[in-house]
Amino acid sequence: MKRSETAKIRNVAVVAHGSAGKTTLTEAMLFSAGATTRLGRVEDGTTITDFDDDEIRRKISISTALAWAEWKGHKLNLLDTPGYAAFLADARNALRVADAAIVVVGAPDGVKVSTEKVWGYAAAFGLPRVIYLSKMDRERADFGRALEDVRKTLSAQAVPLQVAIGEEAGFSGVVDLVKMRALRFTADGPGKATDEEVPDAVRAAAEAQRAVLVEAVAEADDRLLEKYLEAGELSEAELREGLARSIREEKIFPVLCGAPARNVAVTPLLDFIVEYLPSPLDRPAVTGATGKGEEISSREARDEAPLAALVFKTIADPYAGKVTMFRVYAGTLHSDSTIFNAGKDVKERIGQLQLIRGKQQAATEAIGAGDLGAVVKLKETGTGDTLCDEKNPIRLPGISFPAPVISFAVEPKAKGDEDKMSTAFARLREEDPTIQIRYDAQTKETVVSGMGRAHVEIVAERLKRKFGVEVTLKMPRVPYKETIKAKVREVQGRHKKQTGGRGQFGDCWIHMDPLPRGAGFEFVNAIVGGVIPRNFIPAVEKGIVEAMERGAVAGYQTVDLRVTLYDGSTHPVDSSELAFKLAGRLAFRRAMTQARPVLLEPIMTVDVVAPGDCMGDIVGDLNSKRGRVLGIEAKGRNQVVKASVPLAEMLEYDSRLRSITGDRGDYSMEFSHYEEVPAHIQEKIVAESKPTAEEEEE
Ligand SMILES: Nc1nc2c(ncn2[C@@H]2O[C@H](COP(=O)(O)OP(=O)(O)OP(=O)(O)O)[C@@H](O)[C@H]2O)c(=O)[nH]1
Ligand SMILES: [Mg+2]
Repeated sequence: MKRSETAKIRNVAVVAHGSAGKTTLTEAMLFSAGATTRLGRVEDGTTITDFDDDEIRRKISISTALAWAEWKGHKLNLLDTPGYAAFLADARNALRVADAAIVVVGAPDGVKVSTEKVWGYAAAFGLPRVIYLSKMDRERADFGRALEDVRKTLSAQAVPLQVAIGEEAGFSGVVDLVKMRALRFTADGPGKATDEEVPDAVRAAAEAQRAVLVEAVAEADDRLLEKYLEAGELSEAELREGLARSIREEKIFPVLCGAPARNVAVTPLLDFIVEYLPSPLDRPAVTGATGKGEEISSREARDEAPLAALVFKTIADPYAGKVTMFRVYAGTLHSDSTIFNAGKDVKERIGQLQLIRGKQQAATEAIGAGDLGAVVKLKETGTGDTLCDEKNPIRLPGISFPAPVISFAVEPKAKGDEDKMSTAFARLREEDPTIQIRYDAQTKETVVSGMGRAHVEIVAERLKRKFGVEVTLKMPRVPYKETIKAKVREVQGRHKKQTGGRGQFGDCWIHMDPLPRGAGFEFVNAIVGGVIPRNFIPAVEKGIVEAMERGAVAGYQTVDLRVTLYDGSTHPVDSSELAFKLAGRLAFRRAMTQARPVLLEPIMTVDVVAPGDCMGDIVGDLNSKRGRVLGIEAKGRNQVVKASVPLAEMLEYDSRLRSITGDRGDYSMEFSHYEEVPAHIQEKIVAESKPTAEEEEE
């Protein structure tokens, strides 16, 4: 395939809530444009963009897929993104490299929490947005009602470019409000429209909506407004030109509709993309740091400019190798060349470049400014990195990922697979950095965190399928800590052993004081007159720090206290570091028996977003989880509750929230602080915490 001219490229991300019809729409566009010979179905696992085994099995999109097509002399790069909350980070990354977004709204369902979320992402990137009302053939699909919903929740500047002809099963096409022509389609046909007079049944509606459109375009531009007020009309050319401009400037968000599953009213969207959505040349030049310092330079979308390409996705394939997907913002990337990764300060060998259509790859010699493509087997480069020319280095702003919300303890089923598991995780993290994996020294568990239960379960399946490691997931232990409530004065720790040969002698006296939450540990050396030699004092501290690792209540780490070492004694021959360490430990343990130790638990700050009608149930549920509601505020049609809740109560919140809201809610949480566990709950935890290690000898 020859290199595409930048002005004729359209990079479009298809975004929406889960199951809105993104993949089906993408499939219908690819089919109508002749990029595939049959219209695949998500149900049958036959679409171009849901090609992954997990996607086929679950009949949902999990990961963004790129697919290119040609339409009327233009190259379209379509990014079909996932819509379920746990996978939205990938949708965000797709928007990052797109020049416009198609926001799909299921006409029967309307706008959902995730729709508002992806709308917000696209707005943050300054992207022109089109709303496509899908599933128009379904029962309860109502163009007018869905439009109202969009205007109320997404933007009052949402303006229809079409009205529907026929409804539900009788939906057969649309009126194009710019040309005032009726476009009709045969269901399950090739997507070609017959161009007809506007039928009487929808004429009045079409004229009314056209007036709305013309007025919106006129209002978005002073020059056009003057003309409109004088003449009462705009010419078709003025309307088109004004519309294109106000779409690019995010002043108007046009609304189209169709039934992609039947391939009805999909080609008008293709025509729309080509005529009205921006090419890479219409977008602002990208900027990035050129050296190690702060110097910033910008790059325009020209084939001859120095190279600047951003990696937006990595796929870990244990057989084919790593696939790196990128957007060339400036310059041209050639097969069999060497490029520079400025962020990592390494050169990379570029082999055969590929154009991507789902899982199909087509070799290409060069990928020019504005275009999207892929290359396999890069060694060092990861998602978010910039590829550039060594003589003209640049680092575009990277890609950030949200913090995970749910954690599981993970273990290989087969003993001895630990190394294999951690290698596999490292590979999976390359393609999905929203997975986090860490060893919790406190609970002695390997903890995997992700964006939701389904996400972590899919990760576990991938470990098995792609890397042959079977793992078990279970609720992680809560990393409780312990602290003290009472001051303790004058406690002695004395270690003395005289068993033939050289003896051991260490002796210290301490005070202990509680400290505020988060203060950690403080050690005060108040020894005067050398009663303990200076070189043995760190040994006392070390003994205490080690003893703090396993607290007196349930064996958790002890924190937030001060130990003051104020007296002691020494023996000229028998004293040693070890002896003073043991003395320190002894003093600490004795002091703990008088210090009224208690358990502390991690408290999370939780944000829950859901429609207003769920708020009562959500707040009630949080209260029953020992949560404290900090505030509730409106956000579009939704409300956000901020609460602080113990982590122990949040371990399974993912499924809980789904059942309360019927999957219309969403939440995020982060660690806030530690708090004392209420006494009756502490009793339970203590009873459950069996001693994990055998008592250390003294
Ligand atoms: N009747 C009808 N069903 C549709 C239409 N578009 C999509 N569907 C159905 O809606 C369901 C979800 O469609 P998908 O295309 O997978 O939706 P999606 O937005 O890609 O879903 P995720 O990527 O998983 O978020 C599937 O069962 C589709 O067959 C349509 O135009 N008409
Ligand atoms: Mg999909």
